[in-house]
Amino acid sequence: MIFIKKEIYKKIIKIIKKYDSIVIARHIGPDPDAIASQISLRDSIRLTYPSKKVYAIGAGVNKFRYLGFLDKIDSMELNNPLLILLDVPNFIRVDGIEDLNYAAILKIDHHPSEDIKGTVDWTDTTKSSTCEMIAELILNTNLLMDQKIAENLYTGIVFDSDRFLLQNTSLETFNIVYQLLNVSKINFVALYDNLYDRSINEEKFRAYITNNLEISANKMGFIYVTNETLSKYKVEGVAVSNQVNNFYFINELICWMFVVYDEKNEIFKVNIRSRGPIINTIANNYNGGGHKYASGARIKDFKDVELLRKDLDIACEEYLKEQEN
Ligand SMILES: [Mn+2]
Repeated sequence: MIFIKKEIYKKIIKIIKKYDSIVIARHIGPDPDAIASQISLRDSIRLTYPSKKVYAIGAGVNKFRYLGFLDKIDSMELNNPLLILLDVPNFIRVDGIEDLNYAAILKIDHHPSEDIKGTVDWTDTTKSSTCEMIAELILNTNLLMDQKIAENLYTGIVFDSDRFLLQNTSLETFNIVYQLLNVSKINFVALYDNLYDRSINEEKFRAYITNNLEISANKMGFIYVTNETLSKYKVEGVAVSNQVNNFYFINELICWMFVVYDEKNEIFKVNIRSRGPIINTIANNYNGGGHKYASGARIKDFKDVELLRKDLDIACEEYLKEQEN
């Protein structure tokens, strides 16, 4: 096991060394794990190999500016760079590589594998986060780390594991976090200000969801938040997905689905969480995917939103029956 891991570190370093220009991308609608993993890997490669041109691309998110800045690239000017894809298993969800001609792909991800196959590929669904994998890589290779890189990696791990609450938090996660904190000596408690800072409007909005969530007999929760409601609470669409992790450990819920309409892209954005049935295989049928117990979908027609809701409810019913037996 340890031997296999060393092989993958070697392969990763070898392919990074081979290319003078490197573009690092991740999924659309990024979260702190996606952005922190690409910025920390970019900064580590820059620190270790100052002559390389390394870019972290994709649309920025105001809220996550504290992680650092992303780069704009001129795809035409880059000469067949190495493309590093982080925290994303499928091409359709990669942000910003439309016009890019790349020579090879290095993929590092903790989602179940889909259509992206890396020339060098490190996919491990047992990891809490992509940041845990980047931290492991840096700690075990010649890649360098500074305070900011360590802070970003810690932030990504804490976010994706939801403060070490979620299923994929492992002994290995704590081991990596211990090493990361031990070598960097960062003030990790101070980082929670960035991660958990929020407005009272968002808290009021959370109360709205709690009060208006429809819960079925099969412990399946559903809410469709209209744009009128968003304006009433003075929050943006992303506030809906920001809330979805706050509904774990509620007796009456084993699966919950939050829906909001994205007017700009004319699409219903669906976020699903479960601590019962496996949900990504169901979301796959509705232009969605993700992890076993944390998935999402982008749906054109509200009828399909209702069908997905029904499928999840049936999965909950079956899950509860199995639990009884
Ligand atoms: Mn992630």
